[in-house]
Amino acid sequence: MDNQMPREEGLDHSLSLLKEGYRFIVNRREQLKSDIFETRLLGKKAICMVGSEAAELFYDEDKFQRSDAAPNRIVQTLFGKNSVQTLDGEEHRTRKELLMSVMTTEQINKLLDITELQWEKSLDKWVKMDKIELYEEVKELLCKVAFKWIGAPLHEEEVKTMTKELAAMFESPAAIGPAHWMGRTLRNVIEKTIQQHIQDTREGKVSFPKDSVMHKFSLYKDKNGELLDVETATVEVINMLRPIVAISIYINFTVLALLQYPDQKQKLKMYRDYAKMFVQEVRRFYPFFPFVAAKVKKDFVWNGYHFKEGTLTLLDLYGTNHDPKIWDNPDEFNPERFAHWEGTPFSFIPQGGGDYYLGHRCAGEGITIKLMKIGLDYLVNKMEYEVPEQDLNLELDDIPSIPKSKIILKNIRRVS
Ligand code: HEM
Ligand code: MYR
Repeated sequence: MDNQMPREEGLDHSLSLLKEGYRFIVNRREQLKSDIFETRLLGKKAICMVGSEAAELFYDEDKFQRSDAAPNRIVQTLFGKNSVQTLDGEEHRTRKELLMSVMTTEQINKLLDITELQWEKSLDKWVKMDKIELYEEVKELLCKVAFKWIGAPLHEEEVKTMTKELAAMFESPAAIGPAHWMGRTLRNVIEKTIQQHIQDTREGKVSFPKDSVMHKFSLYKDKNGELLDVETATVEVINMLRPIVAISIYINFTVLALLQYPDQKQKLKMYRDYAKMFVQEVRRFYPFFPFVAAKVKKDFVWNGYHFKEGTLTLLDLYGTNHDPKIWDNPDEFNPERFAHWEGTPFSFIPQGGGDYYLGHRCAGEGITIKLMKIGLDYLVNKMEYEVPEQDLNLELDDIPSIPKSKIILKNIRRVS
């Protein structure tokens, strides 16, 4: 016989989700004393789950589907229509193959060179400035990196606008009111720009390097010899641009960790392997991508609980990265926990779980780690700075969460 899943009473909790942010699932997990519970979202029954067992279930493609799952506000801002995030089965696999085809050693090395060069250029600029707002500066830095890497042109006078358009897509999905609507509008604007580049490539008016994202995505043909429709190709090009800019949030957390845990700097300077562990701990500890969404594909029973076809299901990424069943003292910042870490693809999931090629796990997890390491190296070894009095508070109810002051640094100097 089926058991009744622990349940939150009430008509609808969508607004509470937007208001409680990263704590929405954790709060109810504590109240209901269960890693899985039922609530109501978007006017319907929904399931929330947390932990590595739940993650393994969530990534079982026979049980969950992505099509028709993501709330419209996420599709209109973060994902884009018909994006890889919303596909299943064969269609997902072929699209993902295209996206992963640019993650070659050669292309990744190109990205790392571009990133180093851009940090150098930005640092040259920062040493001449009184103070900087790090979040804004790093978004621009990474926007230049992203365009250079995909091969598309970006003139100096376009940098600010383009940064704003790309950042709006990850800053606005959970915003309420005008900030959210601005995100939707700015997605439409940048889609027009990228569409034009793709059309120009197809008509032979411009050409991009053969292995670049722009060239590959513009001219990719499926097994029937058909080009992707231009809107879809655009959405996937943006799927490479936007998240590179989003790494700025992790760079902000990197500085925050260096400030909140001052003993870390010495360890980073002393041990070569410490940087990798530090970056992993930043990705585990701080809140970024809150949860992923899917729909129950067909009725099934798991641990005595009935999952009904079509039910929206959220997997809590932040909660899983803080699950006391997986992590000792989860609320302690301790990179050394990764020294002998033997996790599974479902226990450490800041960028999703499962498999990169077969499943929906983040296509850019490898490059995120590498770009964070470059940023960390600059912040620890290649520059010095002062940190004026400011409000570094991080609110768990804001998605995404950015330190209040956006991190102001003063009197930046180069370490030679
Ligand atoms: C998917 C997080 C950076 C490209 C995802 C998912 C998460 C995530 C949680 C969804 C996993 C799922 O649906 O199960 C992040 C975070 C990043 C980041 C926190 C830090 C900035 C990147 C980068 C790229 C990228 C740098 C590429 C340049 C993608 C793509 C998908 C994805 C294409 C869709 C994969 C699929 O549906 O098969 N990411 N990501 N991400 N990410 Fe990232
Ligand atoms: C990316 O740009 O793909 C990487 C980082 C995005 C972080 C976005 C944070 C807000 C997402 C709300 C997610 C709800 C998912 C159903």
